[in-house]
Amino acid sequence: MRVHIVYTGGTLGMVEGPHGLAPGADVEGWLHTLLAGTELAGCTFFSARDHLIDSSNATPDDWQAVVDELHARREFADAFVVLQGTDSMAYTSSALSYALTEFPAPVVLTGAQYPLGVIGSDAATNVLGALQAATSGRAPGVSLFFGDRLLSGNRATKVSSWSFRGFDSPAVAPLALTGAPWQWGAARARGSGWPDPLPYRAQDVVVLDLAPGVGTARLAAALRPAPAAVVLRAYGVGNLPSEQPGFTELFTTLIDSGTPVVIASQCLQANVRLGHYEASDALARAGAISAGDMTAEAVYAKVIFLLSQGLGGAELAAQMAVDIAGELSAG
Ligand code: ASN
Repeated sequence: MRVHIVYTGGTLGMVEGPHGLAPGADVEGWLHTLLAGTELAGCTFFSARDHLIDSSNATPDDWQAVVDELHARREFADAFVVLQGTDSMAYTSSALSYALTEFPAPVVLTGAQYPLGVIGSDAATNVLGALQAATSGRAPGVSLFFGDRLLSGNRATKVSSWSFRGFDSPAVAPLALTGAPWQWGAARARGSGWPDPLPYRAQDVVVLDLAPGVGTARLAAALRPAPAAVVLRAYGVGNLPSEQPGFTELFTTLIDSGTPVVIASQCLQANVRLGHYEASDALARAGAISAGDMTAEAVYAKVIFLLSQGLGGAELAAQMAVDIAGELSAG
């Protein structure tokens, strides 16, 4: 099987420098040694050489660069592994899932908590697990391998900055658990798909986290000038400080003037139900959009994806409720 590995940066390939960890290890040479003598010894390798980044520096342009590299190689490989930093990996895996619904080969993202040269590093385990998933014939679409689990790419979220089980998928079961043999769960939901998507472009999306006592004037300041869309991370099932003076008016005015407002939850595991409590009723009636059970990463990447497709207002709102790539459960 022909496998292509795309390396974009992250702790996996970092070395200690004068200002902390930064990319610098010979990842290609390390992979060569790791895979020597195996059936994957002939893997091809691409490194974003002059742009290896800590994934906290990633932008939608970086998501698109991975999409472009995968398309450039689609004829020449049967499976793909993307190596990137863990910090924003779930944003990338969500973004890839929307852009690659028609892509013919599996794509598995992975990274590491420790650099490859460190004793006790999880780099080799994760890369080998990702390769095993990608070549299994059982993991179509975009997924994320980490520690001992294969997760749906657009259901995964980073839950630990140190655990070798750094990711979870709170709304759905893992796709597979490693072992001898691997234990496979139900196949992922595929969604309605998105043929021929336009490329990701930078978008002016504001993500606001509510906290008790953050005043309306402060929120209003963050929303001037009006962004292309807002993701409002609320409490529980999408509850909002509706009794806070000016709060409901602030967001109602924004929605009325055409800015989509998506209500997500701060809970790791949540299903947003606008109007279930009186506290979210006014914004529900004003046309706020529910994030359902999508992860924070899947919501943000989806808003950027839809804006990049040229959608806004009611069209964008309608598509947020559509399961494009398995990121959202029905109801
Ligand atoms: N800061 C690193 C990154 O996301 C974290 C990691 O890869 N473990 O690039």
